[in-house]
Amino acid sequence: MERTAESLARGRLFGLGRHLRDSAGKVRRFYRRTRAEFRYRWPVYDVWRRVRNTEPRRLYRLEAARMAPREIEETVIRQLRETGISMVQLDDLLPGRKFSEIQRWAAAQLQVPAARERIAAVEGGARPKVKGDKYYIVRPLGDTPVFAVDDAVIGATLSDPILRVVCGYLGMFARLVALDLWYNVPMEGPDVFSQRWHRDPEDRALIKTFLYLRDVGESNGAFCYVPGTHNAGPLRQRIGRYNYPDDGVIEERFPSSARLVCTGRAGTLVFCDTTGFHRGGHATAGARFVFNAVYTTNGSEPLTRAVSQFSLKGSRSDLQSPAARYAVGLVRDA
Ligand SMILES: O=C(O)CCC(=O)C(=O)O
Ligand SMILES: [Fe+2]
Repeated sequence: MERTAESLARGRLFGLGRHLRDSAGKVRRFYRRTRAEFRYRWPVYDVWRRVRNTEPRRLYRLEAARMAPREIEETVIRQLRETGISMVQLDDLLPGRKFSEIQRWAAAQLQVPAARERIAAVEGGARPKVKGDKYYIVRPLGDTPVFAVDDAVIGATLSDPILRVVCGYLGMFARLVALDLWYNVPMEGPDVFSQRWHRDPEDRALIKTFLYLRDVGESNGAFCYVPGTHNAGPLRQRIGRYNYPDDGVIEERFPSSARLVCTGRAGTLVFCDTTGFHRGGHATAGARFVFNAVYTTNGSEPLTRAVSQFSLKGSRSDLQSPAARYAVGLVRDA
């Protein structure tokens, strides 16, 4: 069909519309990145963070007796300070050998039909649009997981030993800002998103824990870390302008002997200050299955944005300690 002047003009107009939309997207992305960058660097943030954290520091001091770390916890805290990472067996940390109960609960979540379907789809090559764009992770509990205060996994996450480590490292009561099950589907292809080396910008110091629900080896997405690169560490450094350095830069700067590959059997609990360089979750042979928890200070970015990554049902007064109640004090009720 011959194109009329009108259809040509319309075509140009559409082209212009697309161009404007693309440019607006670019400007928006640039603005967001720059704003994040300034938030992170601006000294005003440090002052503001200190103010936000006055109360949790005071509460931590008030609970000094209960929060005093036991020997194994002391070791974990020391390793975290020196290297930014520490690995233990959950059952060595918690009384009552809780791991197998958590593992059974987690395995049952994978059997839920909706979870099975999503896993099968990704295994079959589907690349669904999901939260955080991480199409390689299936979250059996959905986008905003719901937990009950008496779930075994909540008991562990808010247990005295784990909170003594986290709060001991941060020097204050901590906030639990995310909690999730991740099933990393094995796939070929380049590393993407958090499979690439990066550091997390949410806070000046934070702790993420990864509880391995299955054995994790070199080929099913082991978490990797460059010890000492956390904000308080001896190797802290800025590489590039943003939090994701270009491909190859970390390997150039740190020989493989300076990079830790956190393989471990089921029951391994990784504590990590992810302001240091890390990556993980690219499984190629066999899936990775982990339980992830994120503890930040009261002055962290996710709290400022008030985004709730999970919700909680049941009475908070059933929680065992002031530190536990504080940790979920801002979490929404389910
Ligand atoms: O999946 C992984 O092992 C890395 C995840 C990560 O970068 C993070 O949770 O901050
Ligand atoms: Fe990360």
